[in-house]
Amino acid sequence: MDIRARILAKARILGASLSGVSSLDSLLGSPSHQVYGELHWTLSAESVLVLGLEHPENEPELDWWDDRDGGTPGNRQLVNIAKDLKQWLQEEFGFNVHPLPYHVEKGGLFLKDAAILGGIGTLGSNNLVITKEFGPRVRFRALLIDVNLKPKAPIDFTPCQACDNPCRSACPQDAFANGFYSRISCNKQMEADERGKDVFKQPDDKLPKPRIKYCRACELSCPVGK
Ligand code: B12
Repeated sequence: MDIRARILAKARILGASLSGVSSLDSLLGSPSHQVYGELHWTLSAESVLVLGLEHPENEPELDWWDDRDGGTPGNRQLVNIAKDLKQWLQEEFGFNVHPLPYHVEKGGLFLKDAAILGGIGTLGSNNLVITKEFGPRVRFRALLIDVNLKPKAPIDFTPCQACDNPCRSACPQDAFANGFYSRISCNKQMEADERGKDVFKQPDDKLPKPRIKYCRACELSCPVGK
């Protein structure tokens, strides 16, 4: 097994549902990074390892935002997988590995572009990465690695072409009314979700915490991977 295959297999063992590899150079030239201009990197690296964690409809709590580190239970799982993988990569190969933060303004990358270039999925009509395995119901996290791992090729997968796009009609803000995704309309829903914070107790809570259940209409209505 080559090194990349061993790493992707280890990511799976550590709990990632999906994983991929792209080169940092190609990612910095990707559409989102072009739109937002050059990022100011203090890190040097060759490869971007992207981890995906399935967020199935029947485990909605994975996506509920709370006030603890990591934001959501699903993201905390991804943070832990990245931490374990970093340790293994250092011990097994001696690589320098930097797990990246979620937010781009805090030094993160655009994760959808990373997932597409890393061969995990394709951009769907709902503006989300659609995977063969789980549709868009996946969350991502990335690590930078200082060696050139052979990038995976983007996949040839066009599930939205023959679909009548229920994702677009499901949007409560009609964010696709003009035929493309409107961040402004989508964000109105996110703000409404924040105002409607739910406070309730979970079995493992010491105190009730406010949780935000952000809208997922455009991903939960997608038939791919169901
Ligand atoms: C800011 C942000 C938001 C903002 C703005 C979203 C936006 N797209 O502008 C708000 C709060 C509105 C939001 C909403 C949601 N978000 Co959000 N968000 C982010 C964040 C932090 C950055 C995204 C961003 O600004 N992208 C830049 C803009 C320009 O991207 P864009 O509008 O999608 O357009 C670019 C791409 O489509 C790309 N592109 C187009 N074609 C192609 C082709 C190729 C080959 C490539 C490589 C790229 C590419 O180029 C476009 C720019 O020109 C990321 C995490 C991260 N670090 O990346 C999560 C992220 C994108 N969000 C995610 C999710 C799930 C959601 C929500 C469902 C809410 C929720 N419950 O979590 C909604 C869905 C919105 C939607 N349908 O797109 C997931 C997506 C997972 C997936 N399967 O794709 C991410 C990756 C976070 C995660 N935890 O994994 N989000």
